[in-house]
Amino acid sequence: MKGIFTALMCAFDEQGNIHEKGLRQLVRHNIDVSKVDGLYVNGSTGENFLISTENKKRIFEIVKDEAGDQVKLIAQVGSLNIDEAVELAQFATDLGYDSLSAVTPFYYKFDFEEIKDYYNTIINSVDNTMIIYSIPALTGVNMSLEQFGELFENEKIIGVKFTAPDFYLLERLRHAYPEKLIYSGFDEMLLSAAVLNVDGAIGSTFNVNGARARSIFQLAQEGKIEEARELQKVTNDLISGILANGLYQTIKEMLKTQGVEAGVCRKPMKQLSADKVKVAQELAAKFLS
Ligand code: SI3
Repeated sequence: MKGIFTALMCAFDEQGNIHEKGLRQLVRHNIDVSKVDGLYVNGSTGENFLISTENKKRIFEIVKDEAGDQVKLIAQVGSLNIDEAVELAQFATDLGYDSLSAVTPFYYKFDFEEIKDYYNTIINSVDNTMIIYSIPALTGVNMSLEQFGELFENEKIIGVKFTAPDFYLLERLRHAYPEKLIYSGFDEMLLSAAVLNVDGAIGSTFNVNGARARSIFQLAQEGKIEEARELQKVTNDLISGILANGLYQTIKEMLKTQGVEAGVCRKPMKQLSADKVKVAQELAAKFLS
């Protein structure tokens, strides 16, 4: 379960339906071209919070069918509707997903007792493991070292996807829980996290930059920091371009230049203007070879 995991995009058509052929191509591109170690399915990058339960299940099915056992698969099942989260956890487990993950419950200001109950309810309902998805900038949920520790008391909670720029907390977590899996969640901070000895990374830009991310991670593990820094610099030039142009839409347009029918993003995400499509194509020409 270690290494570089792509937070998989999903291809949607203009009507917002799953574009199955495009989704299968996305899976193949990540496995065959980028050669990542695993896929994180139905996360933020998969536009999970914009789609129906039935679509979430269908995406889990298509990805497992296409990927088989070639790479590790993590199913993100988190939902404000805990019944849906449990249903998806069961569904993905039955399909053979290697682990589950769930975003911390958001929008309402849940206290820690409620957050703990959410995780234990989901994971104790299935025969699988859980990776906490912590992304405070989007959820508003900040957990302390001690609170992570309380969640980790459940042995089925095996790690955390740490999407935050708090390297002090990251170092403390690594030190306190050497046996838990820690994944870096911000691609632009991959090297800094790798130096702190995280077990892997999960990211959206790996859909187009997976090979570089693998190299950064490997070089850091080998102590070749200068070389890794060079690659992180190129990566961050690319990520700056992507973020300035529209994150998920730009990645999809870049993928199209690689022959992947990545489709469009679901509303309320807007489509790129013709000018921005051109920028995405220029980024692809410059950074993907
Ligand atoms: O759940 C997911 O799709 C992710 O893994 C998200 C991942 O942490 C990304 N965060 C978001 C909000 O998209 C990052 O990969 C992020 O896009 C990237 O670092 C650019 O800022």
